[in-house]
Amino acid sequence: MRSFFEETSRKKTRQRTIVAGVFKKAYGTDTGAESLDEIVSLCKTAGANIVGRITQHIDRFSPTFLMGSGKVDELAGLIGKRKADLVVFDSILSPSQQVNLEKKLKIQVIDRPGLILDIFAIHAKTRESRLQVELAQLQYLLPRLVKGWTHLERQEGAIGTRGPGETQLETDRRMVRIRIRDLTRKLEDIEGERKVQRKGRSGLFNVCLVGYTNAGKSTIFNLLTGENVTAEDYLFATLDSTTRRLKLSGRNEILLSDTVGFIKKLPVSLVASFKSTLLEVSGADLLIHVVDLSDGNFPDRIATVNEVLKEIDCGDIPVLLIFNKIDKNHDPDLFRSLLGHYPRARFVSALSGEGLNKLKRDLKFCLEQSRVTVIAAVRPGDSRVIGFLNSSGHISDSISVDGTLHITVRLPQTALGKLEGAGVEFTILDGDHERKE
Ligand SMILES: Nc1nc2c(ncn2[C@@H]2O[C@H](COP(=O)(O)OP(=O)(O)OP(=O)(O)O)[C@@H](O)[C@H]2O)c(=O)[nH]1
Ligand SMILES: [Mg+2]
Repeated sequence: MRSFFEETSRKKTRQRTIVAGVFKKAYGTDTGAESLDEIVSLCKTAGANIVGRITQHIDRFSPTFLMGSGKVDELAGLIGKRKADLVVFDSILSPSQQVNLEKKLKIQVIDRPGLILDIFAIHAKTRESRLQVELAQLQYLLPRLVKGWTHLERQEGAIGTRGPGETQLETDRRMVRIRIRDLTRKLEDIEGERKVQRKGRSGLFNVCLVGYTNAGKSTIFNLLTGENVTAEDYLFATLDSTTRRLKLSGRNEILLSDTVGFIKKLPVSLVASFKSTLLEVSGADLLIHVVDLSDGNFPDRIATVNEVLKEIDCGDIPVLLIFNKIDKNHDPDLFRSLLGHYPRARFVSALSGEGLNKLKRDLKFCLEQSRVTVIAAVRPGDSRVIGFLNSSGHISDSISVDGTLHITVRLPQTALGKLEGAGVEFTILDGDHERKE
């Protein structure tokens, strides 16, 4: 079966797009504007030309069109006036709502998950992210492969149809299911490889940058590690995770990972499909949650990121909260009030470098906090284990008792698993941790 992700030619003319927001009245009529701004940014990232906006605050969503039928008529009028050829809903539409809207409006309609998937399809560069996006798109498409779906001519390269779109319309559900199984298996293999890689790296303190898309994670990653991963002013610039060693000082070395950003109403299938990428997050000892302070809605963004972290079972990992882009919003009063809410927060600018040294010191502190002192019983000739203790810890004492070396060493808690794996017996000396292996 050919790859769904062979380059589709981008449309020569950008699609004339109307964004539509339908919000519950109960949340107040102020809600929605910010969400709609974000969908506009997403549309622009996908290459759309925004020609109109329409919103409705409603008591109950309509099962037929999501919005009320009167509003659909208004939307149809706007489409005619602005000569639009695409409507993007800032919601999750059911497959039937999507079909009903397309039949009524006679142009293509996509929802927020569909749009995000489309952007992911554009930005997916590595084999892993391509497979992940393809899987997510097929899972999204499967319930939509129903009779009546082919009521619109699909244009090659149009938003919402990149990736598997048009190909899938000719393919039956069985083929899609087979492909989903195939992709799942391939991704499981990649996940296995990643687990092996991570095991090989275990012993080092693992730190992962997380945060809302466009918060500046990759810029911070590049600045700290001297790397050059893509950092751009568009949503979802990063889809793959990158891990590098970061020397904080002397023997204080950690692993730092940059990974995919989060967003509101992230399609669940997408989160699940990105499991192997998100493994870096779930395997972290510490998360650096990067927040864009210049974004007026940052409290909302923080809540969204925390929700996603819970969703991927990472809600219990310690978090270092850092507010980035302070060069754009240097307001000491705001900093003070934020410290009232988040006492351990830090303020940085990845652009000017301000606060980055302090961040490194914080990381060193967290690393030290994570360390435990153990006495390990090692065979004198076991150079592999002795080498490991030397490289990942600080040895303070070593005595030989009955032909066994008893090495007192302070090392990251994460290294204990490796010692266990190597069959080394050890006793933890620090406070509550004391136990005999
Ligand atoms: N003014 C200012 N701009 C910044 C700062 N940090 C990052 N940026 C800009 O913000 C944009 C997004 O930065 P990225 O590092 O790509 O953000 P990201 O969080 O990795 O985004 P995704 O990978 O899309 O999730 C880029 O244009 C950066 O140059 C900062 O401290 N100040
Ligand atoms: Mg990035």
